[in-house]
Amino acid sequence: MISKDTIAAIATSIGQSGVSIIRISGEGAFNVAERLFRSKNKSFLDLSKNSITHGFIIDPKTNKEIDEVLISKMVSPNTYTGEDTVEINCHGGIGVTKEILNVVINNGCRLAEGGEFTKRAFLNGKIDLVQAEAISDIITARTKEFKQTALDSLKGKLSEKIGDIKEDIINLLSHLEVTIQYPEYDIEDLTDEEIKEILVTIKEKLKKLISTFDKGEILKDGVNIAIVGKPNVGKSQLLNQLLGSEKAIVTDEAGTTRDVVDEMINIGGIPVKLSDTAGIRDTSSKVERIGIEKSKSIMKSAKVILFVVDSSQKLDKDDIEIFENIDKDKKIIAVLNKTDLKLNEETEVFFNEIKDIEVIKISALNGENIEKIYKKIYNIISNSENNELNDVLVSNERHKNLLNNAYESVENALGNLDMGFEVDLVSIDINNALESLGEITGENTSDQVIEDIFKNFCVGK
Ligand SMILES: Nc1nc2c(ncn2[C@@H]2O[C@H](COP(=O)(O)OP(=O)(O)OP(=O)(O)O)[C@@H](O)[C@H]2O)c(=O)[nH]1
Ligand SMILES: [Mg+2]
Repeated sequence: MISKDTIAAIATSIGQSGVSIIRISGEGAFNVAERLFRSKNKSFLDLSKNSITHGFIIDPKTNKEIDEVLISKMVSPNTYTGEDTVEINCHGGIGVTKEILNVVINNGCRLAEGGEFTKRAFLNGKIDLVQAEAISDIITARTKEFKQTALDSLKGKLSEKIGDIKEDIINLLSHLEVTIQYPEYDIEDLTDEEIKEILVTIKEKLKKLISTFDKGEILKDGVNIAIVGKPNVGKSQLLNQLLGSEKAIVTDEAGTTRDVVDEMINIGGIPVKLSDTAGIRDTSSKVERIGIEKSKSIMKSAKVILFVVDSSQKLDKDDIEIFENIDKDKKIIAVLNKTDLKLNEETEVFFNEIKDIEVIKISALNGENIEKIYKKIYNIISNSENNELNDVLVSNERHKNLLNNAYESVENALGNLDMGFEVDLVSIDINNALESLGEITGENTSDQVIEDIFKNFCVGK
């Protein structure tokens, strides 16, 4: 699967910037650079290993200078891809960058596909598949907390945890296999109880890793939070307070917000999408009705609902109906707004009597208690008993599914042992668990899966 041809791409994003980088990798990379690079004293091939040199890129057809550059020469195998690599730092303009890429392509290489540099790093054994995926996560991370998790994976922390479980399985399997194949050798048999004990330990380790997924997924993909309620209760005012800017229109006219107003914020490192919605009520306005339908669908897709009421008013049937229509699996924060006015006691009592919901009294008008909403949101979404945000986290669905497969195989092995099946049959399940773990790190991942993973990377990475 390793292709030997030489590839090139622009590694920086296309636009105006201080510098752009064009990266070339493969057996022919140095020859390409030799044709295009001119410096005062030396030709490219004479430059020392792992150096950066000032000079010019020229078009060999016309001998005209294209740009003044710094060129790096990095020698295999100590490079990102493991191959000979050249990086050209040119001025960061769209025209100049594309012109250099063109002469590079016309002088002995082809345009790289998305993720092809990283794919080569993987195929050349510089990194495993988990680390390759971590590189993509670092690039797409929206918060520094998730970036840190991804960096830990790149440094091999997740691979190490998986490797540790693999080692337990391999030790067990090699013991079992010797016993199965060479019963005449005097190798002490593990009793069924001992095998079980080892399998239970492996199962626990897998479970612990799998349990980090909820938090890992939230840190990576974020959480959707919908602000819902009747018209005029102060939803848009609340959104503006949470954002610290006048994003949504606020008026004393019921039915002000017609379309969903979305905005991203970062709460304790978790990317949160806040959606202010149209107040829900019966209305004859066509536009408002469409907005209300959108409110209902946002309410369905959100993980957390900020249910806003006007706490100076007695709740009416519209409030109650909206509240009752919130799906039971949602986390609800009841926001009793307008506390700067006189509190209606019946409204307060109504919420105090409901179990499993958080209640916060605020004034969106003067900002009172807004910080309590951030805290409550953070507590709700980061709530998980046994792992901290800085633990090794599984955040990739592919990894979670394969860990689940491994877990099920170990459970099957335990079940078969309990039913008194022979060890050679039990070892089939144990082998399956090992296979699943190998698929995570890439030792036995199918070509198609590998293709799919790298195809989602940007060109130039
Ligand atoms: N006294 C008081 N007035 C508030 C408070 N929050 C909002 N308001 C007022 O209530 C009115 C409605 O506020 P909005 O934020 O537009 O209400 P909404 O829930 O978004 O309404 P729709 O978009 O129509 O669904 C405005 O006049 C706000 O100034 C508050 O905490 N105290
Ligand atoms: Mg509004």
